[in-house]
Amino acid sequence: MTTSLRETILQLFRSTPTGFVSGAQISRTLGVSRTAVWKQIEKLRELGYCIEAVPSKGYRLMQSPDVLLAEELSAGASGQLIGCRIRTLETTDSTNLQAMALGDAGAPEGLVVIADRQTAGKGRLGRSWISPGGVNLYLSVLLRPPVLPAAAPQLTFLSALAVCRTIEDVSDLQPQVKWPNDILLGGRKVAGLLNEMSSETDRVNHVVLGIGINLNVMRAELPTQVRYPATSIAIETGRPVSRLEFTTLLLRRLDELYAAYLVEGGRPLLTAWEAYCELTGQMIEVDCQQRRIHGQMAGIDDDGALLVKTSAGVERILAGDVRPARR
Ligand code: BT5
Repeated sequence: MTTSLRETILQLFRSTPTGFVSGAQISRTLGVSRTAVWKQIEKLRELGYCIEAVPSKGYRLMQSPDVLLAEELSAGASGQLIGCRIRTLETTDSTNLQAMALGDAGAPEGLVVIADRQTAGKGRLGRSWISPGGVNLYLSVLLRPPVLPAAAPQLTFLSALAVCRTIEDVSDLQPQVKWPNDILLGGRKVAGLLNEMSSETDRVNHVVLGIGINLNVMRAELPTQVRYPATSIAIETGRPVSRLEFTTLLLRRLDELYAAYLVEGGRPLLTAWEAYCELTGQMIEVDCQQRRIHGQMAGIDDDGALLVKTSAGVERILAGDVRPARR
């Protein structure tokens, strides 16, 4: 309820040519008292909105903060499905946990859960994703794709492509991908993807695409105990990224790629992903199921499994951690 009041106030500011909106006008439009309006204005100020009050003219929005409010994101959303419903949280354990629970409870496809900070951000295999507040993006998308469970891993490639294209939208950087779920800048990990699924033998109930991206975190705050060196977009470009702009563009990219996926299937995603993969053809090491495999990266198959050419033939790997081979 409070969110929708704030949303309406922000919409009024955006749609008024003079920029001034009187307290009486807001109170009439919202059907609430002047005191309730004042409280909402104060709440917006607390969130970082700079709102001036001019006697006999009203309120005017001077500057919006870079906060991830559902109302701001919805205003920028243009998609058919992903981003039409957004739930933003200040602090949560993990957006994936929240989105999976909402999926179990029957929430609609396309719902997006975003948190400013995570206290138990998840990586693969019980690992954690370091998620400081106010600087990065932690987002989960709930989907109900009409595919067999075995085909659902292809959606990791959809998230990877959406992230790469959004990085290109906001910068001159050249992102690379590393199988199965990493996005790198200059060989350092800038984003990690974690897809989770609820399924029956021959039916997907729902899939959650979890995306964590280091946008503005600076070097001193980056995790040091990491399997792979880490970076952020701001470190690479030397300037801050608008979280609001990045998120809005990412939701558009996810929406357009998912719409295409529903029509064309997963192969175009895999082909587009391979174009961002610099390790194809190179010697790699893969840690999987207590084994280390050495060989040449031969590509990915239609299910998104990794193909490695070894002295014993081509190995098909479904899960593991890839590194360029040590010379
Ligand atoms: C991943 O796992 O890379 C998947 C990360 C997915 C995070 C998102 S955030 C939104 C959504 N909600 C969640 O709870 N999760 C998803 P993996 O490949 O296992 O990599 C995890 C490893 O990356 C850790 O063990 C660390 O070594 C390293 N790491 C942790 N936090 C990092 C960070 N912020 N930046 C770079 N590397 C990090």
